[in-house]
Amino acid sequence: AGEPIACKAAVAFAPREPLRIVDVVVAPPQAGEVRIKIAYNALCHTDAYTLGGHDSEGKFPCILGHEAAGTVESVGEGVTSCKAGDRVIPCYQAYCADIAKEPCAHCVHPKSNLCQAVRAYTGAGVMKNDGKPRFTLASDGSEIFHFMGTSTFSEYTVVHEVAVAQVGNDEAPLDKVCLLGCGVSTGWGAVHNTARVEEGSSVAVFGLGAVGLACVEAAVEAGATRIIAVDTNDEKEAVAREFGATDFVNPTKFGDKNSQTVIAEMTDGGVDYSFECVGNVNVMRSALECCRKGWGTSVIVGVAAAGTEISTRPFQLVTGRTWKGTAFGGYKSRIAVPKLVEKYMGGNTKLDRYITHRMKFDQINEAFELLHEGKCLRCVLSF
Ligand code: NAD
Ligand code: DAO
Ligand code: ZN
Repeated sequence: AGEPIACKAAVAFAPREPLRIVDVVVAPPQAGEVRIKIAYNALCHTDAYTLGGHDSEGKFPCILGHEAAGTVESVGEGVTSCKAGDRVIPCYQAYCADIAKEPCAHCVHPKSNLCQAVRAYTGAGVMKNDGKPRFTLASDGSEIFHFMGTSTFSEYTVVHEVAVAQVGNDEAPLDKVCLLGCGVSTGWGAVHNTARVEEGSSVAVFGLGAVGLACVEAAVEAGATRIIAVDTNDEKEAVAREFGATDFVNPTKFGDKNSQTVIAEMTDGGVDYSFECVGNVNVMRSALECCRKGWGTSVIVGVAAAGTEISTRPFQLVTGRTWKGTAFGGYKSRIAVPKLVEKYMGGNTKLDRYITHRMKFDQINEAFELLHEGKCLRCVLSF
């Protein structure tokens, strides 16, 4: 299926170093693979996390990027679910049930979206067919690892077929629906799939980046009547209220009280549901312990640094709290993404509002700076 393509990519040569935009060669897709021309990327905190050296699976040099949209350039042998010209969203969380001869146990199970079809390879930064990456440096032919099976910080990328979701609707703007490849879908799904928030519930959301705000948006949609937004940055109050939060609190202003005590006092015993969207193990504890005993459920959404551990007193669980977590909001990616696109096209989401900045792809390091400064929900980069 075609020839190697030489193009630009932002390569992460080492942790904590700025990305370098260099010429790379992208090999043709092999059996079961798809080569995609990426049109738009959004930066997610998880890219920054891996670049920061906090990801135990992070392999360097690599091409990061996992929240993107583009067009299929060519497909490898045996690929049936997409063809050249299709508008697609690469998914770091694959889904194999409708493609694989023997679907994985997770894709056929109603309770999981953690497809295992290519998981071992995406974790190792390579492709399943031959255990190698499809990227090499144009200058010396050395290999560059993939990241999360997507590696969208490249004009062209190669992904497994099981990781390619159709956009579906021809009118859907790729520069907006690229956000559905990760953060916003994750927040929506955390509320609707993982927690299953019901009408009249009380909710606390810790961390008001795109992921936390998507939890707030979905909690409103689910009919939650009390939504307490928690962030250390006061500038997040306005956007949290705009999204539907009824209260905003800043834990740096609690004096000697902790968040769980303050939120329990505000709600006469604790919230029905909480969401940790920061990636900090101390916040995860607060999020669990601010839930009401008897039935409160806390969902871990944030990704904590490699090697860190969570803790609480077992009594917190003995007394009826539930601690759970979510990846991609529990959505079975390839079948859910086109439905999320339709939901957006129906006009009843705040998806556009998450895009606070737009830049050209070669400004990618500036975009990472914005993310660290807390001024940006999502920055969309165009090639
Ligand atoms: P972000 O950096 O834009 O937002 C994080 C927010 O947390 C910021 O507003 C920041 O001010 C706030 N914050 C920092 N420390 C805090 C504290 N101690 N208490 C309260 N608030 C605090 O990040 P994002 O892109 O919204 O991602 C959020 C988290 O979700 C990250 O850890 C990311 O890796 C993770 N994530 C998980 C999934 C998944 O599938 N589980 C998907 C996407 C992102
Ligand atoms: O082990 O099967 C598995 C799933 C591994 C991937 C889990 C991803 C968790 C969240 C990632 C952050 C978002 C980009
Ligand atoms: Zn699967």
